[in-house]
Amino acid sequence: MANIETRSTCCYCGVGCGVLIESDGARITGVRGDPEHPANFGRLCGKGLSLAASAASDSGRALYPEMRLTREAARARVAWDDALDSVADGFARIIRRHGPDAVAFYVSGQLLTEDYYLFNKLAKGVVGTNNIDTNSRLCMSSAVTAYKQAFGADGPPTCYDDLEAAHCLLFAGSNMAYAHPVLFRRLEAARDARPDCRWIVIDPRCTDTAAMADLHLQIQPGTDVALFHGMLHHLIWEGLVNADYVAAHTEGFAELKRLVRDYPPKMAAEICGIRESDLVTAAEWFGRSPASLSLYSMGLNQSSHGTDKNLALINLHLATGQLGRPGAGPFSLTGQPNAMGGREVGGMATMLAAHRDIGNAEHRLDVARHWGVPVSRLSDQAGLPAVAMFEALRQGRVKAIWIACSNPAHSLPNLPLVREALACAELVVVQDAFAHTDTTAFADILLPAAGWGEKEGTVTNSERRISRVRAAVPPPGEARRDGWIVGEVARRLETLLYPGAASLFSHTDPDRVFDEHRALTVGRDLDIGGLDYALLDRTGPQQWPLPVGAATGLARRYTDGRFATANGRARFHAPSYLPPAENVSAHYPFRLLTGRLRDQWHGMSRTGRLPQLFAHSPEPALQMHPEDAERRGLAAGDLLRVSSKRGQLVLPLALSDEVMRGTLFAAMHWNGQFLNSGGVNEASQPAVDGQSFQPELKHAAVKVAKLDLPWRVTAALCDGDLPALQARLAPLLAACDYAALGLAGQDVVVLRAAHTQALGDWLLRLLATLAFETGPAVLEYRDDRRGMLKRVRWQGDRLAGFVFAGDVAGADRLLECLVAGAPWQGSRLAAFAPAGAAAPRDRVVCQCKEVRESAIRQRLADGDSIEQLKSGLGCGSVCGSCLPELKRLAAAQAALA
Ligand SMILES: Nc1nc2c(c(=O)[nH]1)N[C@H]1C(S)=C(S)[C@@H](COP(=O)(O)OP(=O)(O)OC[C@H]3O[C@@H](n4cnc5c(=O)[nH]c(N)nc54)[C@H](O)[C@@H]3O)O[C@H]1N2
Ligand SMILES: Nc1nc2c(c(=O)[nH]1)N[C@H]1C(S)=C(S)[C@@H](COP(=O)(O)OP(=O)(O)OC[C@H]3O[C@@H](n4cnc5c(=O)[nH]c(N)nc54)[C@H](O)[C@@H]3O)O[C@H]1N2
Ligand code: SF4
Ligand SMILES: [Mo]
Repeated sequence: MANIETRSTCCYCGVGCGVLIESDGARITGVRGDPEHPANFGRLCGKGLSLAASAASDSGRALYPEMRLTREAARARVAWDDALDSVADGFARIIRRHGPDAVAFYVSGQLLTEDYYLFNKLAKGVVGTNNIDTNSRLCMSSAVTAYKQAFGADGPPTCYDDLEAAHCLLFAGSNMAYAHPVLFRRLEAARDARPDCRWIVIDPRCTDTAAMADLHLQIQPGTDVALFHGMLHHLIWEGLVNADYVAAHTEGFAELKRLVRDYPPKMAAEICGIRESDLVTAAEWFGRSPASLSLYSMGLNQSSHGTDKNLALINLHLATGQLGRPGAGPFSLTGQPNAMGGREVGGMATMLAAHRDIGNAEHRLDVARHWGVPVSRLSDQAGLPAVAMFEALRQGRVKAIWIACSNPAHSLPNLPLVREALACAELVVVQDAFAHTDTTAFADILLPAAGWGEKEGTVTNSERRISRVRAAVPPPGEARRDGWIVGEVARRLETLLYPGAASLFSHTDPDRVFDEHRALTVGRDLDIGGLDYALLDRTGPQQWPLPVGAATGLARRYTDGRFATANGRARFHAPSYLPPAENVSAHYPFRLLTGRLRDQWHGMSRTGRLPQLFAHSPEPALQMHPEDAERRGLAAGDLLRVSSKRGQLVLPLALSDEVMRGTLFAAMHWNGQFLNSGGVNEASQPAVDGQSFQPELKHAAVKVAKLDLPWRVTAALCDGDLPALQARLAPLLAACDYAALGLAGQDVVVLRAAHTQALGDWLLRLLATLAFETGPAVLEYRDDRRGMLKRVRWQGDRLAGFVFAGDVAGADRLLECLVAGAPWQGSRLAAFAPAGAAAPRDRVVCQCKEVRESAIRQRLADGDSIEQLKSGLGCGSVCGSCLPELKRLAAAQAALA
């Protein structure tokens, strides 16, 4: 069949890049950036560019509905009808017996708007519970509460064009270079065009984003409120407040002024652990700039005072009148592709559709009328937000949960409790595109969902822009689109709960669901009454609001200084600075920061299939400042137990001056499919912000202890089908004191494990799983006295894999040979003790062109510029995600010279 190109949107981050999917109708064969999409104008980052590769294989996909027939049994394949009936029966039984609040829905900012809308309608309109929350609670909810409190409505006032128009950029708790790469490319270009533009980065770590700043405020974790108040104190003192703006468009300034009197820059700087002069410089730049734009993300939101942090930052904008103009405003960067869409349809436990409030009787009536249900069906009580929802499940107050498009057994804080909750629930339904995640392991019923490229709908990106998502190929196996699944269960549940009544789910076609959704927005701040699929198809992605009669959406909100509050004035807030929920102490002396890697996405069900996305950060690691390590007698590579009051995990130590003393950093991605634990959330903090209920995922207090694990295993295997192996290896990983699974080179699966003593049976199971039985292709060397076993597999004259157990000396050298893939030279016996030491770790900095750090350093030492690196080595010339790192390496070289 001829190649077809389908216009769609990237399914990863909130930048919302447009893509053109190439397919032959059955398979996705390529993906490129859509030159016409206003978010990216053709650019994609490494994750976006890898979309075709990650969609290339169905291995590991959830292909058929599965069900446990008894509590103890393993799940078995069932027909769709049986699975759907069972979900409906199970939910109806529990609702009848214990009421609607005994069931819960946990959904996702990665669902399409239409599917999100349907889930919300099912929970609130059919079941009659507000127990529907989402992973956005872990992500955006502090930004939502702050926007509503300050401006009277949710959503950013800004747009992407402001990136180019700003003269001063304040990045607060955002590592945009990794997390929003294509927008970061736009910022880099804008800075080249306007060299006097200033960048201030507020982050306890020296990230790639921070390394490019004109001013990096490396604050103590959690101290942002003190910093912003200190800056405002200076602005007031120096007469940099825009008194006219404050008088005309705001309220509450007097009270705030009284509060920030207590935050003189010197004191604020002390709390933050930075120089007073740096705080003052930041305030000066921000206050005096013709246009200041702040970009913020999880460093502010994921905090027990996340709303306060957002509000204190918004105060700076209101006080200086830095908003409502090109290049100025507080811009919350959304993480997931449809974090915004979820907020629009009210798909959370604390809101109703189209920015309506649960506690508002009129709002409930609007929604009930629209859906055609008695208003009494809509609960007037807020539902359970994420962390509380799983606590209620553990306590048995909630008995059934339906999880869709999220992996809470990896991404929620305090995993030991989450697992306990899922294990004791009466009914766990999981709807995922992949069969093996830390959460699907708990599913009584697994519903296979169509994934990206396989379904239709819309998503809204960080700048309120709605884009179409289109299907290029059919879903594999019996997977079905999320909205179809919701509709099927909803109709069954309606029949059981309200026999004879008309269905609210007579259609689930995306375009009709979109029409239903947009009708609910009419007259609201996010009015998209004038937007439908036809307009999107004709004119391309559009921003909201776009009321009936408007030709295009609105780029900037509040340009006239009128806000969405009752009296039209924006509100200042005066929160006091409070430290993180958990103090560091002699017992738990470190703060564990968590966050993202450049090339991985969350629980890695998609990005963790591709070797090229491992190259930049091949293995899990705990980053510690070299001085902290030295004082404790720790060396790089040591296996450390990291524990908090809640739980523990084991990670190899990496020395890094990107973290400051007293803080540690670990990526949030690794989980039970790749590690012997659930990852960082074994230890993280479930304390939540009192207003947004967002947990403090970034600031747990922890201690570390070095483990002595003499029994080591390294196994590597060419042509490994990682997703298929993972399903079988996960229990083996869990049985070791440390284990990590990853990909290297083109196709090499790598497993490293460590334990206090030899695990004989375990090893036999591993050899069987990896098909390493001895035979003509597999040579063995063993020394039982020394507890050593080595097997090497051959394919023709090439190495095809190996397992070294007991003593792993030489394993890294052999892995290099395996990855290189060259014909083996000399005696095969030499493979058991390969000659030469392994080269020191040499990371791939540029994933697109596979350029390693050593090659870049060499060229820089020879005097190459960034431009010469690009033309000579090719690095930084394709997606550009490595450019910040190239600049950083160049700066380090310049400092050396
Ligand atoms: N590559 C990649 N990109 C992604 C994602 C992904 O998984 N991978 N996920 C997407 C999603 S859902 C999200 S929400 C975004 C997140 O995007 P970001 O929020 O930019 O990413 P994080 O790494 O979680 O955290 C940002 C920074 O906050 C800093 N930080 C920690 N504590 C504090 C503090 O107290 N104050 C301040 N000022 N900073 C602090 C951390 O050191 C970190 O560098 O990324 C999106 N983009
Ligand atoms: N410690 C710590 N924890 C964190 C964070 C942190 O910074 N630190 N960040 C938090 C943040 S901001 C976020 S957003 C969360 C993210 O956490 P999760 O929501 O758990 O993230 P994902 O791994 O992306 O989960 C998405 C799931 O949906 C599946 N899926 C993919 N496509 C589809 C589809 O089309 N339909 C269905 N039904 N399923 C699909 C995927 O296989 C995957 O299992 O993690 C949070 N947890
Ligand atoms: S920046 Fe990268 S991950 Fe984010 S939407 Fe664009 S291509 Fe996708
Ligand atoms: Mo997120």
